[in-house]
Order: sequence, then C-alpha cells, then structure tokens
Amino acid sequence: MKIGIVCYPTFGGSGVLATELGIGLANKGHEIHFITYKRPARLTKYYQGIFLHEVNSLEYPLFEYPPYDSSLASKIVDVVQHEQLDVLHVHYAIPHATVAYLAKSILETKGIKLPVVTTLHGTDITLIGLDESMASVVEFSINKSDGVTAVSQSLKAQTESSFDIKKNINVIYNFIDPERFKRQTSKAFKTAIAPNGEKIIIHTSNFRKVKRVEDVINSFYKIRQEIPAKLLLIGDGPERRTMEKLCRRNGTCNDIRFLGKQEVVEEILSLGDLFMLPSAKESFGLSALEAMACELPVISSNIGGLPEINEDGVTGYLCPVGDVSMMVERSLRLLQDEQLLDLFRKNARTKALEFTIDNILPQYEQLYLKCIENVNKPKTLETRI
Ligand code: GMT
Repeated sequence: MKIGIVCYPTFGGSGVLATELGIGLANKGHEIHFITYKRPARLTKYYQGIFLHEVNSLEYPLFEYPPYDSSLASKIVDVVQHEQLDVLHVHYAIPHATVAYLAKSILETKGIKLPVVTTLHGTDITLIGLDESMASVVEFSINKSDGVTAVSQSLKAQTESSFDIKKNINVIYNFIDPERFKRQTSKAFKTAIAPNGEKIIIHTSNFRKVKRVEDVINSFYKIRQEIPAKLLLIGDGPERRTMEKLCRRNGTCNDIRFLGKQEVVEEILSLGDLFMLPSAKESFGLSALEAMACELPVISSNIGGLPEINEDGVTGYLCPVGDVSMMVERSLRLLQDEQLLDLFRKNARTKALEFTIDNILPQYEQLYLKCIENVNKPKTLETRI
C-alpha cells in the first residue's frame, strides 16, 4: 500500500509511535509518505520506501499565527494526488483529524477518494480535546474519520464517555521492536554513571506538568536517604527549569543527571534498575513499555492505560497519582531485594513482549485495507469499521 502518515515530528510518544509504525510498514514493503513540519525525530537515517514531505507555513504580516492547518491540508492534497496514496493515517486528533477531513473533502471535488484513519493518543482527548475551545471540532473530526483507533482500552472508554462518538473505536496498542529495545551491557557507561554500584532510576518524558516530574525528584530524594542511588532524566520541556531548581533545593544535584532529548534511549534504559512514570494522565505510557522491554520494572501511577501494561506486583507497582510515600516504599521494596528485582525485571520483559511490532503492525494493515474497501464501496454498502 501507499500510506501517508501525518504526525508531530517530535520526541513525544505519538510522533515516536507514528515514526516507528512508518519504518515498520516500509520494512514490510509498503511505501510510506510522512507529511510533517520537519523530519520526525526518530527517523534518523535513510530508509528505502520512506518519503518525507515537509509542510511550510506561510509567513505574512497579517498573520499573527501562520495558518498551519491550511498549509498541511494543501500539502496532503498535493501528495495524495501526485503520489497516489491509498490511505492517510493521522496521529493525534488535533488538528490532524480535522485537517485530514478538509483534505479529503477537497480531494472529493477532484473525484479522488481518500480513506482516513485517525489514531487518538492521549491528551488530544483527555486534556486539550476536552477544552471547550476544541471539543466540538474534535468530536466532529473523529466521526468523519473512516477508521479510528485508540492506544488503550482506557482511552477508548474515555473518548466514548466524553464525546458523542458514532464510530467504532478500535483499540490498537502501542508497540516496541524487541530487537532494538532489549537490555544491552555497557559496563563502562554504567561505571561512569554509578561508580560505586549505586542503583539507577530512570524517567523519560517531555517535562510537561501532566508528567509530574516533581514526584520523581521528590521520591528520589527520599530513596537516596535510604540507599545509594542515581537518577537519570531523559527528555526536555517546559517544566525542566523548575525541576532543576527542585533538585538544587533538595541538594540532590550531584546524583541527578538531566540528559535532555536522546535518540538512542535503549542504551540509557539498559543502565537502569527502575523506571518511574508518575503522570497525572497517561493514555498508554510508551516510555514505560520501552523501559520494560529493557528489563526495567516500573513504578507508575495507576491511571489511564498504565494498568494495561504495568501489572501491579508483577512488572512493577501502581500507585495513586501524587502518592510519593507509596512510590518510595514500593521502589525501596524492589531496590533492596535483589531476588525480587530480578524477578520483576524478567516479568517486565515478558510483558513487553505482548506488545511487539510483529503483533501490532498487522492490526493497522487490516484496518487500512478495510477502510480502503469501505470508501470505495457504493454508499449503501458501507460497513461500520
Ligand atoms: O497526549 C500526549 O501527551 C501527547 C502524546 C505524545 O505525543 O507524547 O502522548 C500520548 O501518546 C503516547 C503514544 O501513544 C502515549 O504513550 C502517552 O501515554 C500519551 N500521553 C498522555 O496520555 C499524557
């Protein structure tokens, strides 16, 4: 198939997932066309079968905000027409599902049918999607997509309870490539970070408020009072400065490293003993799944889709949002018991293997085929996908 993919090209989970999906599909022989405002962060090399179409916003003195949506819609129309795409897959509803509907409508006037699949990722539903300034547009655009997917049962349920959804939402979980995300041994690197064999705790996020990075730092402060430990923070974002100040206030700077945005996260994850994800909202938690694949047990909050990947007492522990005392107690329970830690490490990898690219990719391929078939059927024969 010739598949167009629209996504945010950043290190955020939806962009990462969309990029890995595109790479996986290209490896299976599909032709992939990314339509984004810059090269996706995880697209780090040349892949045969992957094409990149950059969207340029138009600057004009009249525009305080350049109309990106219009530029993206025009680019989609152009790419679909000239590359003869079979299907368009948009990641993150805002504004991509809306723009896809606009492009589809324009193409219809030219006699071209464009099946559109929308993947809901998280805050496009649970945070900004619910804002009054967005809600009616989000609901309309989801209902206008030919196929809709959500990355967890929890996100599907939340979408259905928050909006009037007329479409079937297919749950297709996020995935990992188990060959890439597996524990690697790098003694030298580990010794550099933890020269005295300290336990290494890792957190990855885009440092937005919703991630509650302060809970990681405050938990670490207490954990470190009990055992020698180091904390590695991967990623960057609006809360970083506040978090740096918090480390200074706690007097833990020497044991915490802010690593910023990283491309080869699996190498860093492989150094860790424990992963923390205390988010206030998390529709899936791709970063936790990547950590689990590298044999890191996870201490996470018990919200959203996290319980669907992190099994309490098996692959890690689930704690109520903001319950730092419990996060500390559960972390120490694992970090102070080598045997238990070892068991949880193995369990984490085993659980992660339920979400491999080989299991998940065919689910997207089937959905694309169904949407293509449906869109090309006479109106009266269309089926609910
Ligand atoms: O919704 C977001 O916060 C943005 C999105 C992203 O681009 O980072 O993250 C969401 O999508 C990821 C991939 O499906 C999920 O793993 C994250 O759980 C989800 N984030 C939230 O729900 C907060």
